[in-house]
Amino acid sequence: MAHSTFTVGDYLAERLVQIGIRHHFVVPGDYNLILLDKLGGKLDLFGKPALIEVGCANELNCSMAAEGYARANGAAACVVTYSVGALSAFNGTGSAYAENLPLILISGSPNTNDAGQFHLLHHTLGTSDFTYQLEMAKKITCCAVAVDRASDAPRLIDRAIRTALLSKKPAYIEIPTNLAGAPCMRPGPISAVIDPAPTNPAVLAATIGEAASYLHGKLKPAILVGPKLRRAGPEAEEALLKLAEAMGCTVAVQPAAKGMFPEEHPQYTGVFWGQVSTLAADSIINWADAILCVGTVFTDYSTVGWTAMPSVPLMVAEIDHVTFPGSTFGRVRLCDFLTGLAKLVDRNDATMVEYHRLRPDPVLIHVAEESDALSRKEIQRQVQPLLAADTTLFVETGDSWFNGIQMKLPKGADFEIEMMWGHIGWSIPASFGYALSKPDRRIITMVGDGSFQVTAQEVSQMVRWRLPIIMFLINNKGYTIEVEIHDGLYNRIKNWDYAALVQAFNSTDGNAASCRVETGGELAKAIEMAKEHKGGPTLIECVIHQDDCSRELITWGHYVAAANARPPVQK
Ligand code: DPX
Ligand code: MG
Repeated sequence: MAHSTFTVGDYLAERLVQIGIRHHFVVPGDYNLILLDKLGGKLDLFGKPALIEVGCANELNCSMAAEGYARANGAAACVVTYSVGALSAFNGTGSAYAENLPLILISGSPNTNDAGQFHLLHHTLGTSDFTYQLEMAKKITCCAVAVDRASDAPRLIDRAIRTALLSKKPAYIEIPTNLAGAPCMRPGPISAVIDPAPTNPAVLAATIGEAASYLHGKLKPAILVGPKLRRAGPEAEEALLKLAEAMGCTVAVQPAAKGMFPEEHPQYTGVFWGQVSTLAADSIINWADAILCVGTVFTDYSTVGWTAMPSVPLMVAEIDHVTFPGSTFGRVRLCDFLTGLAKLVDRNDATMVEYHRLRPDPVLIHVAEESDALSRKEIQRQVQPLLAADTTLFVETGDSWFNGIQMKLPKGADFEIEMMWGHIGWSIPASFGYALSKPDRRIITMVGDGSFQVTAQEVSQMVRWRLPIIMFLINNKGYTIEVEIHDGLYNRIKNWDYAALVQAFNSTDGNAASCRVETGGELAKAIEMAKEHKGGPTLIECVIHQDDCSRELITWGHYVAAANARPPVQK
């Protein structure tokens, strides 16, 4: 390519490819069309598209698909048009912020001449101010830039991408319609963008020393793992395993960190969230006198309405800093800290010894008769054997959270949940985006009827891309989680014929399978069918009684409702 033909769009495409992005999620609009030509036109060494364009049904789904792709791939790009597109895509961007994922939101924008000429433009608020989208984006990203001349593009694009990758948060890049094809300088080496900020050796030594003082004299240490561990990379997960084995203590995980410590490991003691903990994780965490928190996030949900905040002073190791009672240390990468600490800690298995006495006996699982009306427990029992080393289980906000959290993950199986942002409908586009990045994994999505109605269109992309995602749609005819928090008529929804809807997505060229099951026997047959089905997704609509929900959901709902209802504190 001659020097003069290299453009702003080419620059962005090159950087996206260099950071490992292979698919970009898009909805076209006249402000981004030239940019889409540039991104889609970038070829690899074999003349194939280096960035595969993935069209979505709407921008909400597009941003959520990119969010799911970032979970699998480490980074993602979502490309939308001005305002009508971007404001919808802000939702998935907010999710990426809350869930610590580097999603690059890219929006086309008006021609650079229009602002100065006080023109009124389509897709805007009908004023001549075109800065509002950038200002809004600043609130929900770690770095928001608007390119207003081509010569600034390299610096601004690199800044946004680097900040996103370093802080594991979304970034925003706005490119005017008349600049996407404007000539631009070529980029230098990608290391300028992706080189991590290294740990400061002096700080590392001091942090490890402080951790040793924190543990000194403590008799009952335990480890609690939170969802930010995964965002620190696979090497951090590996380092945590080594530290846990060096310490010999119990390891519990927060609900959003399920799967981040191997569940078959002898030191695994379940999911800690107070009254609704699994495997009695709460008994041991509440007994511990020192808790090494790794990537933890304490929210009203994960602490069950603030009833399960650990009461001992905590040591909290984050992606790039560590906090102790009374001190904090920056510029320490989690992996370096965990590896350094593992070399120094003394073994103390007191919590393991106690846990052996506390560990609940395996529950007796009731097998329903084939003709019995389908129940939540029977669905759980039948889905469990589907989970294998190559499975990733997506669980949607709703009772699916609780059902999924109680499942046992075999070695290698992964778990995805969006507990901080908690947007109903996330699991459909997110599992679609994830599947594009990891086609070799078997993806199982558990989703409620209310959630499915929010983003159902994206099943049509699973059909289009022939992805064999298996969806268990739990039809309890309404917003049951909300019923347990606070009931009203607003929690009832219009029933759909979900299986028929999926057939409509097939049209003449799709190969999705779908069915509706109302008994245990029907579910067993449907699962056999889903296992064999290739060349498209399978949706199994599982009809259960409206009041059939987990004991954990009801308990958790009571506490969250109480937290929501706290009267204002008089100032
Ligand atoms: C809402 C929630 O059917 O699941 O198991 O029946 O609860 P369950 P469904 O998918 O219903 C979900 C529903 C309405 N939450 O119970 S969790 C409030 C809410 C949200 N996200 C958005 N809007 C509203 N979480 C985008
Ligand atoms: Mg429901």
